[in-house]
Amino acid sequence: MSAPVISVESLTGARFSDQLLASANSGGCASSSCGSSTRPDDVDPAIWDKIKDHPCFSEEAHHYFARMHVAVAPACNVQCNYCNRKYDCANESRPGVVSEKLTPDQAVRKVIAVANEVPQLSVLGIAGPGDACYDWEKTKATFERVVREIPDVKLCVSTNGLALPDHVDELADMNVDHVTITINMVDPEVGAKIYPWIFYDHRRYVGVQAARILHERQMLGLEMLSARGILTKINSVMIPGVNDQHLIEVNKWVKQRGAFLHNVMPLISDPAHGTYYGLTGQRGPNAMEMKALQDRLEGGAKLMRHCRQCRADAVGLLGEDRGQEFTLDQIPGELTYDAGKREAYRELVADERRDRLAARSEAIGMVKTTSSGKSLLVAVATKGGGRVNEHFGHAKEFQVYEASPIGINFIGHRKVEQYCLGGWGENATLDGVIAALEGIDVVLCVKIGNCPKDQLADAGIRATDAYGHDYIETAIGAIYAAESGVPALAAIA
Ligand code: CLF
Ligand code: SF4
Repeated sequence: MSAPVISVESLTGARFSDQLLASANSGGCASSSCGSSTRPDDVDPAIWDKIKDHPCFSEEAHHYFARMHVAVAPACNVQCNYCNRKYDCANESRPGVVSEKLTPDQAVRKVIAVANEVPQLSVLGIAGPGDACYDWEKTKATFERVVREIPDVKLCVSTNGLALPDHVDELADMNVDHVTITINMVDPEVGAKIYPWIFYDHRRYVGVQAARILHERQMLGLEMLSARGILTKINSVMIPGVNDQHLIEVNKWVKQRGAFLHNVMPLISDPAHGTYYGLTGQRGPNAMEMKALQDRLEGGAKLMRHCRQCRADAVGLLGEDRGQEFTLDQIPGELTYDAGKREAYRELVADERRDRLAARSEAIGMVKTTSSGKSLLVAVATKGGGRVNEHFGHAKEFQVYEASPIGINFIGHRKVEQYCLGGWGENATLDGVIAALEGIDVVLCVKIGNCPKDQLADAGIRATDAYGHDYIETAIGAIYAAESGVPALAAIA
């Protein structure tokens, strides 16, 4: 299927801003397809309504919509062995520099500034840098004020679960319909290896007793959310040798209690972060170990595989972080919310999504009907919009898809260091990129030079820029069909 080339860059760049303004000023819908749905056939309409613009709860939406976190909740009631309080919460963030902590009023200013400038913004999350439910007054005050200013932004909370049952009713009252609980164990003996202590009901608990209380509160919180129809995602940190096999049990427990998604994330462990695991040499899993566990979990609670382990002050599409553009010193003291850019973006993106979904199902149908039983791992350089639209040398991550007789599925991403630095690249950086692409069969990008292409080939990885600006699934379907003996051009005609 041929399709108009609309990348996220073009949707948000200068050329597109004219279209946005024209559309916003026309007062009418620019879309030619008002009223028709982009909902996939296998998703319940009520669920689709909740997830269709949430970049974390819908893999499809993450190509188009952005989240932002405001770091209003620094206090925490749990100690995790993968966390150092000097850094962001590792539940929902990559340990890094300390966040700019915000008061609720500062947070509201920041949300308005981002909403005025980032048309993809759809979700406001509070993910620390401590625990959003333990530091509840600040979380609640922030949500209440943001909703008054920007009523159509979705509210999202991430928590370790210990204080969650105390606030489920208030979350429901505030229409928070997306909650994440980090659950790393359902066996307190395993939990004691992850949590040295918790602070609960005015006292500190340690060891197995601490883990048992945490486990009971997490299960209670999950059941309460499910009973109220609030969508719950479970984040689990995969810690090799500690809970990796145990996460199969965790997946069963949370599925039974109504979890909507299970997101298994790799432990990030580095001595420089000063965490217990970092300092004691506990390693994280590699990409293939992650994939192997996720593959074993298929058939249980539905998996999220597109998490980017973002910071507690992240801003932008998943995989990008524009937080540094919106530090407090860059935000005016007085701000008025302007809905124009966000509304115009939504209208235009609706057409693009519909077109992509049609192309996607055509490509998946073709892959399913080819006689080949093989599986192909494809790494895609993309800036968003569901298209092959990034240069190999500019990529900071590759999205990984698996094409197989069951279809084309997003299975994860590989972070890399940007190889091209304006016309030249370090060999050592390229070596790192190639190492990160271990197990990949084909790389798709909009442009690649002969040097990296040859070195990828030496490592057994084919790279092509022949599908630049195509939809990702269309390109993968064509390659899969061609490799299965169906002529590529016939396949994509
Ligand atoms: Fe933020 Fe989390 Fe809400 Fe998303 S993040 S509070 S559900 S809006 Fe998303 Fe980031 Fe992964 Fe979290 S990619 S770490 S899953
Ligand atoms: Fe750190 Fe978050 Fe664990 Fe608290 S819940 S110790 S902030 S990772």
